[in-house]
Amino acid sequence: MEPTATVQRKKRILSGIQPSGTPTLGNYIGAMRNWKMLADEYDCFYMIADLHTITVRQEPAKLRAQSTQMLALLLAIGLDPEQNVLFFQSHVHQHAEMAWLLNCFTYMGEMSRMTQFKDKSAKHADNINCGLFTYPVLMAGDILLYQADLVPVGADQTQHLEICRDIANRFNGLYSNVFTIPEGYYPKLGARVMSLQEPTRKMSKSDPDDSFIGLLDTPDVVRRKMRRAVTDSETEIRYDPENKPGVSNLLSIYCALTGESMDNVVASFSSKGYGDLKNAVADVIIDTLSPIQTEFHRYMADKSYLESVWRTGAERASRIAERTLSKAMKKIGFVAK
Ligand code: ATP
Ligand code: LTN
Repeated sequence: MEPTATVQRKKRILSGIQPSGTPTLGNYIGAMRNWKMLADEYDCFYMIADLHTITVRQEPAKLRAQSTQMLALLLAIGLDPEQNVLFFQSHVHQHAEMAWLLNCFTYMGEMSRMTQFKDKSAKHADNINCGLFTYPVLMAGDILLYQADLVPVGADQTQHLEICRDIANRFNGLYSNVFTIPEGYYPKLGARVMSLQEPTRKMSKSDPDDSFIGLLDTPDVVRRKMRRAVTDSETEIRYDPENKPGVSNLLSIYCALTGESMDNVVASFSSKGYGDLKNAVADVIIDTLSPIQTEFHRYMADKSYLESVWRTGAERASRIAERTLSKAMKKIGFVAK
């Protein structure tokens, strides 16, 4: 048989996480862990979305520290920086530029329907800035710059991904095909890990400390937070997110981390109490976090290595980003440099 002349490019992934705090177990189960899983099959770009983070007021020194920590954590969960492009969004100026272009192809009405905007403007009523409003446009640009085929995120990002596809289709419709239309990739279990204190809301790294498990929490802290996790006044352990959101959240975390099926897990806890469930969940969390934390401290001790990773990442990312940005600008009608 004749060898095929064209080599198919690997499908591409782009995803991001904000350095707005220490990542939570929700970030890990909903997003980061899949990034690692998909790394062999795809050409992956994983970005620390620091530009997104300033939609909420940040303390400069803290933002810097959290950003470096986030990079060390991405390495610590096993993302190989040779195989994956790891970078800071703010190091690739094309993101801000693309966001401006796309702002002009996005309607006010579309943005005002976004639930994240509504949630965050309620939480930060004193600072409802324009960046918070157009956050999804910056995110759409992140994805489209890399012509990503797949975007692994948690379920809270579905609306943002949908708007990204709408913007891309609109642009492609006006100027012929410039952007790849991306698909979302959501985990089957744990796509929305809930807050330990208010289990009807998602776990969030910028919420009060007791409501989430941070990837850097020590075993003692994990056990304490588990003990305080809100359940309900019954005693029966069953999966019923509607009526028993707290217990169901703990069960989902347990299944997501052990890989066991919900039916088996519920059966194994049939004669046990909430205290046993909380202890068991704390154990699997501690087992998951412990190797990550060891690696994290190793990377944090080597700042020059971290620096070399982010420099190389930015160079590799901007090469691809520039190609798409130039193409879009040419189509719009700007004079070439
Ligand atoms: P913030 O609290 O600053 O809004 P966040 O904790 O919501 O941050 P992001 O950095 O915005 O996290 O999200 C990073 C990734 O983690 C996204 O893919 C998002 O969908 C996912 N994610 C966030 N929270 C959860 C959760 N509770 N369950 C599952 N996935 C989540
Ligand atoms: N908005 C995302 C973080 C993010 C992102 C992205 C995710 C910024 N840019 C591009 C996927 C693709 C969030 O998780 N809140």
